[in-house]
Amino acid sequence: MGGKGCERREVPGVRRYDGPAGGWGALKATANAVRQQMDAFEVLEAPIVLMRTNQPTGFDCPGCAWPDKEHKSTFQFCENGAKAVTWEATSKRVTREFFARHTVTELLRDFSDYQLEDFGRLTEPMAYDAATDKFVPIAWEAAFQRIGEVMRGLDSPDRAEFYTSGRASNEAAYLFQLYAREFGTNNFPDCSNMCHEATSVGLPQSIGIGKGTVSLADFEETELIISMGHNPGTNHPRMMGTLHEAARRKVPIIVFNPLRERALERFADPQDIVEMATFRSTNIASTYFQVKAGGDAAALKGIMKAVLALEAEQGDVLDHAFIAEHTQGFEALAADLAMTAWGDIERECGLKRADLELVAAAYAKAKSTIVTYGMGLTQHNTGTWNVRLIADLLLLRGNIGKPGAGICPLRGHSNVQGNRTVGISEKPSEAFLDSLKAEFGFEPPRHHGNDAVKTMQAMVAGYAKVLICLGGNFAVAMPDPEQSFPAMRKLDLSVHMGTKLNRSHLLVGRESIILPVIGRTELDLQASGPQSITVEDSMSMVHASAGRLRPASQHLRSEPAIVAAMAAATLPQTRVPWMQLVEDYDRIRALIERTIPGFNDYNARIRVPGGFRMPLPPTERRWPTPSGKAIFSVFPGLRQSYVAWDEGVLCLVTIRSHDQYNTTIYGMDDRYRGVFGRRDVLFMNPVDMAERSLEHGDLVLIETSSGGRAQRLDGITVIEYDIAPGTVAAYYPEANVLVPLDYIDQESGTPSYKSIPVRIARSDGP
Ligand SMILES: Nc1nc2c(c(=O)[nH]1)N[C@H]1C(S)=C(S)[C@@H](COP(=O)(O)OP(=O)(O)OC[C@H]3O[C@@H](n4cnc5c(=O)[nH]c(N)nc54)[C@H](O)[C@@H]3O)O[C@H]1N2
Ligand SMILES: Nc1nc2c(c(=O)[nH]1)N[C@H]1C(S)=C(S)[C@@H](COP(=O)(O)OP(=O)(O)OC[C@H]3O[C@@H](n4cnc5c(=O)[nH]c(N)nc54)[C@H](O)[C@@H]3O)O[C@H]1N2
Ligand SMILES: [Mo]
Repeated sequence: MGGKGCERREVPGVRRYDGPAGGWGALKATANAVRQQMDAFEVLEAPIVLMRTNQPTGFDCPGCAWPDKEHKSTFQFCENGAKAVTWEATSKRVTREFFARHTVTELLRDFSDYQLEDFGRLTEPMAYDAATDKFVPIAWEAAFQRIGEVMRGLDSPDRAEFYTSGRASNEAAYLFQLYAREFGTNNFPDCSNMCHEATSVGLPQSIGIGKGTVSLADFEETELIISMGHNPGTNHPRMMGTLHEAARRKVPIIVFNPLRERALERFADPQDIVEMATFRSTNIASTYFQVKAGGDAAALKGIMKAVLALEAEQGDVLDHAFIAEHTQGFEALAADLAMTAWGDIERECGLKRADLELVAAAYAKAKSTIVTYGMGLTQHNTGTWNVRLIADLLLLRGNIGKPGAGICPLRGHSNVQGNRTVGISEKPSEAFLDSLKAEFGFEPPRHHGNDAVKTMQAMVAGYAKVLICLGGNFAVAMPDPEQSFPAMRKLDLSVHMGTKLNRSHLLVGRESIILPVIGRTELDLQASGPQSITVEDSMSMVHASAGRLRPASQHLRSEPAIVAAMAAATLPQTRVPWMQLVEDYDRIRALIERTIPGFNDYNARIRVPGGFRMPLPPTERRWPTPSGKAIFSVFPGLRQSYVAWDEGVLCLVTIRSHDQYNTTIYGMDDRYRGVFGRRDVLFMNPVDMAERSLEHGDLVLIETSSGGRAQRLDGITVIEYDIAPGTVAAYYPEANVLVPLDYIDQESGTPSYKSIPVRIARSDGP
């Protein structure tokens, strides 16, 4: 940390964290998570439950979408995976008595998001009763009938919105899209719209498919890893094992991140007996560049400009044969880079030309390179461009479709990629709609539907009347609660399938229904016996997942069963044998196989441990673009923004703490960043603090400077942090009050959660 170092004043809950990431601290945190969520008997059982995570016969970890190492028999230790599992397998319960004790107004007013979820698992269907302002029990069949009635009463199917959070299985998601499309709409707001939409929109333009191209085997062979805008020590902890192995093989790992993230600097692998016993750790990043938030496009252009300069000097840097045979657009890219001035590049990314030249030299030397990236690249108004620029860089040296090389988007939710594959998309292809029509005989809607932001706008405008959520916490995940919360209350009906109570459930419309579901870790018993569901990880591997725990309540139903029953109750003339499908999920998979390419022998292949890989043509250097070539894109300019970054305006990024899963807060600590027992902080560089005469521990007011309505967050404690000058960081979802709803990446519709222009001023508190 910079500034006056150890002279700085004491701030409660803020201290330096000097250890490596992982190590004994991670084991201790896991034990605590188990103790807080489980009663005495289950604490004894917990290690057995955790051992079944990601095993050939167990369940897929709901923590993240990083693949497993060939489903080996050893337990891959992961602190945050353990938190995700124990949070679901908790012994705490939300019962009808709980709801009888509290009005909805009280629940909203008196409890934080953390407390709401910490009340425990939902146990039976509940419906909102406006007369008493309470949720009261409702029978499953009555709930389905009521949902069906309201849906049938809509004057247009487009007044209904079908939200998916990426934890849903392929089977549940497929039935969900089938329900919506037979009903008549393509309105599929999806957590992916807030997450990797830039990948889904950008990569097809470059390489013909919106998915990553690497496998774990590539990491074992690669000669260079460039890591941009992701924090794996917290969000993809099993990836740390992979990075740790690469670092020990002396593979350079070059990091671009405005914050110094501890796990990217030093990591002790809990699997490594020697490191654990000797309290040693491994340095992860060979070089750490603190790029300005939103400056990655400029940095990528700088690296490419330097690569072309090296080619001019020494030759043999570009893969000419690859460029000639497999790509188009190289000349335009080269011309644009030649015109881009170094001074502009340096100013926009905050890095020196010499540094970017160093990266170019490392890149020119490595026979194979992988670029990994996360929300730090996608959640910007240049998100889609950022993704295409990464593809440009890789294509220059033929780093797609060869061993040890490729692009590696780090997906968010454990099955967000699978949801997309099985049809959760507001922009479905004609081919997919044709195959639905051929299989089921109904005419699916052809016009495109709403994504997440458009859905919220339709709710704000009062057009949308029904919102059905397959998981998630839509209102809290979205920008601008001042708009989104009241919009929830304008709905005629909201339906939430969920495991735990959250604020979106409580922002009731005229009618609201909560339907509790069986979780990943639990046994899903249907007419034909115990069922498996399937998921697709970040590397396009599809495999089965089967929980074994007794469900949190005997009244729970599975997501596929609930979706099917809602559909049957909504669509009297349906062409789909909904309830038969649910008796045996093999039947759902058979339909997926018949309507979506790549799932041949689906039921047989998921019975092989480890599953199978979806087709990825770019790995064989086949490019499903209109021209059949991979495409170099030209991003004119360096930063795309419709706000003026005037004097004094800083760029706010919203980030996840170590004790959090999206809107689910597991605890109040962020161990690796040295924050304990609180989340009301703003990370700021000492130089920016000095310019505003702020000291470590001062209270500040943060105000969005977009020219629109005033958006403010007051009473936040500013803390000195090693973060790029010009960039400040605060926690999501608290900081969502600062994000304008319409401040999006125009191409993908992704909210710019990581490029919010803000002004900071001293405050006396809210
Ligand atoms: N434990 C846990 N696991 C999770 C989640 C969770 O909340 N908790 N969430 C899941 C989901 S849905 C997702 S999408 C992923 C999210 O995983 P990440 O992509 O790692 O998510 P963020 O916390 O948003 O962190 C982004 C990182 O980008 C950096 N960053 C911010 N702005 C910029 C920028 O402009 N440029 C660059 N180069 N870097 C920048 C931040 O400093 C931070 O280190 O994780 C998944 N896994
Ligand atoms: N400011 C800011 N905002 C962001 C982001 C950011 O970085 N900054 N990140 C964005 C990203 S990347 C994402 S993915 C979204 C996340 O948006 P969502 O996916 O909507 O949010 P989650 O917090 O993951 O949802 C948590 C809820 O899911 C339910 N749940 C958990 N497990 C299950 C299950 O097995 N089945 C069902 N049916 N329900 C379940 C529980 O009821 C829980 O309360 O947020 C986005 N919002
Ligand atoms: Mo995400």
